[in-house]
Amino acid sequence: MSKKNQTLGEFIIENQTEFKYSSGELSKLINAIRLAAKVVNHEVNKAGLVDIIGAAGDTNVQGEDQQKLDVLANEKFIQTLTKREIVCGIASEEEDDFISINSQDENHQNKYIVLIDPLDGSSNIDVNVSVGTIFSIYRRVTPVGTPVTLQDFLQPGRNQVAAGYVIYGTSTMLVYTTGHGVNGFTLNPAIGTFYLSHPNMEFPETGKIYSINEGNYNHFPQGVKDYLKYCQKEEGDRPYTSRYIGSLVSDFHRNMIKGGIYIYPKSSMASNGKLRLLYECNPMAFLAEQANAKASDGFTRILDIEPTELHQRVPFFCGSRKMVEKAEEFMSK
Ligand code: P6P
Repeated sequence: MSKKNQTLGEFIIENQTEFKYSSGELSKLINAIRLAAKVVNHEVNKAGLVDIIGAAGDTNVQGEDQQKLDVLANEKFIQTLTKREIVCGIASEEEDDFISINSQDENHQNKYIVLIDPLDGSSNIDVNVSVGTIFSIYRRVTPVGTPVTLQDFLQPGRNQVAAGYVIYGTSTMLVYTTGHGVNGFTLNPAIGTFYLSHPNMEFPETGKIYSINEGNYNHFPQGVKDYLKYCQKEEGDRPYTSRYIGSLVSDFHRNMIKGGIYIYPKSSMASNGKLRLLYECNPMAFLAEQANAKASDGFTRILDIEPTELHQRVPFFCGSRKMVEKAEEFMSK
């Protein structure tokens, strides 16, 4: 049973028996994420003060300008996870291919792989809008002690053993699940400790907020256009409110607390939408389902999609159960 104001460390120890694998391994995994989150938080919070803003001059595999903080966050999470004798492979939005860890040490027994979006929404950094880190954790499926393969990373989202995000907002929070509900921890920056501030987080079953980039309206599938008109119609508890931050973690977090739906659909400009299945949609879908909510591509449960590529994109409908079901109704017509 979670007690408010427990520290993250106390919470992990008290709940590690719930982790269906070795308790020590979960602690090491979450502690690595916790440390990296504190380091990135420090950099994000001072971004405006030092010359770390602005594109690093490079572009990532997505062809997006890499902000220097993207590069730094990516390095910090990879460094921290690599130092723990627990992870055998990492995939990141910022890395073209997956990284095999300790592959030269045939004695290593590392069983976990981590997929991360080290700094999602990074285009918001220059305008001081909240950004986030998203992580997804699996057990490897290839034999322990051998180098990881692509097969270890292309597992369906239902195989995740843990997932979560860090939101660098008005306060910094770590929100994660190991399959036993969702818990939110707020960082006290003065002492560098995360405290359990939001135990057992759940989406309201319905809501009045929809999050989508309506600038692309003309390019949306007809079902999305019809759903948006439904949201805007004066009828019953509608019209709903449109809230779109341009940062998935922030929109998701607000919708989980207040109720709402986030949609990034396919369009005539992006045949599979923009969000990446492995390190954005799957972890957020695992959190959503653990928080009494739903996530699909408009038709199929996100967690049941069989991945084919490391950086593949899928359309994403995620949030309060009844809102996602209504949107799916319009998509099916
Ligand atoms: P657009 C950020 O790049 C991101 O991946 C999500 O965090 C965000 O919701 C979305 O893309 C914003 O994309 O095309 O609306 O600017």
